[in-house]
Amino acid sequence: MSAPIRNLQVNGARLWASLMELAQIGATAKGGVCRLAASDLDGEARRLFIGWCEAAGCTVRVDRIGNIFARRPGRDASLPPVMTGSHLDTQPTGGKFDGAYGVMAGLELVRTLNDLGYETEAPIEIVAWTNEEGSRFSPAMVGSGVFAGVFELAEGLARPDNVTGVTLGAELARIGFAGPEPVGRRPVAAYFEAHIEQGPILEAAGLPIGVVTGAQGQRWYEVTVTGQEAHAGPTPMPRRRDALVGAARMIDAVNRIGLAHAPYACATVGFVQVSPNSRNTIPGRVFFTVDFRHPEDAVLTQMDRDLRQACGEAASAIGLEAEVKEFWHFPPTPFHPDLIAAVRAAAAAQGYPHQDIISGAGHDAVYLARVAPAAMIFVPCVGGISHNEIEDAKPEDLTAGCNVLLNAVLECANTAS
Ligand code: HGY
Ligand code: MN
Ligand code: MN
Repeated sequence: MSAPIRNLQVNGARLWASLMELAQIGATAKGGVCRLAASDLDGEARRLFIGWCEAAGCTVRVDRIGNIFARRPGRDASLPPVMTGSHLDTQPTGGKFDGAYGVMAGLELVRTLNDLGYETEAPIEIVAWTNEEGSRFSPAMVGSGVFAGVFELAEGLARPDNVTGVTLGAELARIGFAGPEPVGRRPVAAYFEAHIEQGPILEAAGLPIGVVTGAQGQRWYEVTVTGQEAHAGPTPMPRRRDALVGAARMIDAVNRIGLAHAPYACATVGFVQVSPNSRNTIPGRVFFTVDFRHPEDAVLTQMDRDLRQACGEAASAIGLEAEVKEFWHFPPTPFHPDLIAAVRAAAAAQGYPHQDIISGAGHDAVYLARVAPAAMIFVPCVGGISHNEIEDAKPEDLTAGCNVLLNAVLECANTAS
């Protein structure tokens, strides 16, 4: 990849304006965004994005899992595209930038090339992946996972809403995004994703750019604790098989397992269902999720052992059953050295201070890395807070990240082979 960096600059004000307009779709009272995957609001955001892409001269295709590809032609249509994008779906109490920034940065990149009348050798595709968050439909990164062959299409479409049970496929059809195109299995020259860091490292270091070298591994579990429902009044304490007491001890153990593998381990219980959830009935059943993360797979394996032992001990202590089911696992994922170098060179050429960083969050780039060279560009977010309605980022950092994205993409789009 010898082509010189061109130091082209995007229109930061236009990028910010697009982000703020998009953030109106699903806007919450606290300044965040709730735009769950395959909801009506997701559909509205998708249509806004498609309209903008078509106005920028792109041809838009939607595949059978709802992934959106907006293609800007290059001189040589036979070359595989250089892709850049992220996701439009959010957490229930999400922010304006998680996912949206990467999709809008891709759009701004195309708008800037149009302003300059700049023609690349290879085509460029802006991508909005379906259901990256994995909040409404688990697991996460389903659209990019099907594209990369990690999940079968039927498996992805069958994912149930975690409350109503309606499937992702039915909801995509309902909002008009069960597309005609086959999913994946086509060549991709390179994939870049711009994203807020969602953690405190870049802000604490005072750096506008993170050169993401890879993402840590994840293991997700579903734990079902079964005891016995009984009356909260006449049932003596020693005779109880209280599933919620058992689950509470297991949840505390999850936190202790994360702390025991400091400084890099992360351990979270984010979803709990208690049955029958009645204040004067002893809970007979508790379902909860576990999210483990670590940069080393061997440590994730040890955390798995720790979890199973802790749940077994907590259950047997009060006569409960505990089922610990691993729901999802992806190993630590390194990004492509050539693309990492392109990101680093673009940041350096534009005079942006930067550092290498490993992603604590999962991203669609993790699955794209299985089928194409992939890399990411991080920018700081205020206070390192994300998956929270107060999520915020500075316009100048978002612009810097988009400038680096533009020049890294050009590095590949003009030397794609
Ligand atoms: O869970 C994650 O890391 C991402 O936000 N889906
Ligand atoms: Mn994201
Ligand atoms: Mn997210």
